Amino acid sequence: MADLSSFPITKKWPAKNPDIIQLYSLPTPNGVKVSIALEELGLAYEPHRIEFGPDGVKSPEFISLNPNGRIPAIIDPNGPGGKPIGLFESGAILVYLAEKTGKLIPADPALRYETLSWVMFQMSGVGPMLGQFGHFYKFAADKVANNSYPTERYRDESKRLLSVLEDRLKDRPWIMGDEYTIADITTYPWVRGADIFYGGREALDYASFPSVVDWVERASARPAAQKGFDIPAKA
Ligand SMILES: N[C@@H](CCC(=O)N[C@@H](CS)C(=O)NCC(=O)O)C(=O)O
Repeated sequence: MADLSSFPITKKWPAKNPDIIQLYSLPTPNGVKVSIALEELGLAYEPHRIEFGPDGVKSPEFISLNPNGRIPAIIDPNGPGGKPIGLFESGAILVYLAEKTGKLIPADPALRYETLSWVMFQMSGVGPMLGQFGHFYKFAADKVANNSYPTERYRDESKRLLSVLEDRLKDRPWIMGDEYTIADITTYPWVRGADIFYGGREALDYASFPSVVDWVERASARPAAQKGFDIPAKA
């Protein structure tokens, strides 16, 4: 049995089965990227639900795994060299899982780097911009009632990013063509989330991005997505 005692997070959220991947997450757009990938890959894993706030993501035990205090994070008891490894940042976790299994990323080196470009495009653009849009549009709307600048700035940049995706997807089913990859898995939960969590469908003018909307539907219909969207479930 793997020994995960060097990871303080396992004191607060003990592993029932330390031999399988431990997932520390919540079903948010960043969190579901990892549960969807784990489901797609058919890897065994144990989900732990980590709430926002001082008893969850900001607790010393969680911070010991992710100094940035944000879900998702994982421990793989069978990391490089057969040793346990802890990881945070959804993009890094997806690259790790794809490389560990040789799936969800093209084998061809040039296509692999192209996939990573799109993963970075999401990590630095789509997620942060749609997230800030959602903050001002929904959660802090009262704070910017007299100043539309923040909402408009992030709305317009989000729409610009959606137009980049629309262009990419207008003649291919997935970001990398016929192959469903971590570039899709990292990106579509954010486009879906801006609609279902923020109610931003009209404000972001999804009707202008039909290929993106079709792609989100196609990806969301996959059995792994249907499962991953609700993991970790509420106790
Ligand atoms: N770049 C990070 C972002 C992670 C992130 O923002 N997670 C949010 C949930 S979607 C979180 O844990 N927020 C808790 C907080 O801000 O206190 C990643 O992709 O893993």
